[in-house]
Amino acid sequence: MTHFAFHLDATDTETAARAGRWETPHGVVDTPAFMPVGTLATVKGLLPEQLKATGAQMVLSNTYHLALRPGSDIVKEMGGLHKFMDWEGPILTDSGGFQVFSLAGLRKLTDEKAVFRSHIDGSLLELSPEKAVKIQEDLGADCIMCLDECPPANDVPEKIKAAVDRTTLWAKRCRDAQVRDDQALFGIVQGGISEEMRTRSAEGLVPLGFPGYAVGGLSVGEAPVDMYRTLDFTVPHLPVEKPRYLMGVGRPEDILEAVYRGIDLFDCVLPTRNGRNAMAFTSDGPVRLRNAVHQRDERPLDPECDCTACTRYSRAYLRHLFIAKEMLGGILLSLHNIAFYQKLVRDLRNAVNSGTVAQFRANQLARWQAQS
Ligand code: PRF
Ligand code: ZN
Repeated sequence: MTHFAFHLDATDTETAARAGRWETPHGVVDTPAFMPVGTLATVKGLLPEQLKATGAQMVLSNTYHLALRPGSDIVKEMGGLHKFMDWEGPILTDSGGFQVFSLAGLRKLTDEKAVFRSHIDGSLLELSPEKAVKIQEDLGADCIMCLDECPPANDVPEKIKAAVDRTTLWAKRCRDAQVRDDQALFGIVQGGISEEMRTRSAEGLVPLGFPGYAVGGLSVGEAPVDMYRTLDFTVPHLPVEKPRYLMGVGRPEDILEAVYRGIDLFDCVLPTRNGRNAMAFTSDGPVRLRNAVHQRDERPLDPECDCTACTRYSRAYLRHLFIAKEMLGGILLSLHNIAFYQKLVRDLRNAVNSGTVAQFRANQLARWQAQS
């Protein structure tokens, strides 16, 4: 197994926050880190060099989407995901389980596999733990994820328990199916918002010795306080010396709260999706650029941001692009929002290293809330 060294540079004394460096075959990731989402082997609208300029070191892509289109066999033939999308840095692929539950028409779920209908052409497909690993080996990301079952937040306790046990069973099969030794395979903790179930899940997965652990099944409709409480009792069950990844989370305040509780790695569609919808994250809270108040606003979107959108354009121009349905609007706001998330994790790393996380969190929350 290629060594994926994870060095902790600092661990906060007041909170569970840590700052570190994670070494992957395609380069180092400074943690806490935020991965922009490139579902279909592209972070929508951005060239790799633009993405890199925001400070992003690692991107996420999706097994489910790439397996359907263009097909993992084609990506493999084209030299793998890094070459195919011309992103030289680290890549993580999600296993497809979550996407099958949320996007595809799930037909049948057994311990053996998930059978579902493609959201593209309605064809019948299946995903087993072995197949999820094989597809991710063909794609060739640096970090790959076990196939898991992510039940809805309001599911009954028996269903949550069954999903935990199936996720543990599948994690073992994923581990045994792994052939390549240069990809870090992460286990995914499930268990809804129950302390008993999260403990059960972590205790089933940690002995399997994965090189890192993800917390799945959060930000699926539960209240933010429930998510934070779940992190409070889940993270302590994960090995200190391995990276911890909170899947599909979240808003800037969620990232702050999760770093505070010991999470190292994040991904979320919010910066890019909201960017395409004219919503910008700024140092003073969210800004909706379609709003008429920006019509004659000469000011930059965020004076504290050094991205292209903020250094070269006015709010009035950015608003104009959206009103006129010009594609540059979505591109510039995606760029800005990713730069905003990268600044957030960079500030968090600095705060951990200087022992000021609790203070940083309080200041940021007060500032974001003042406006919104
Ligand atoms: N499992 C997987 N991917 C995910 C999730 C999960 O639970 C989530 C939940 N927030 C996002 N992406 N495999
Ligand atoms: Zn900006």
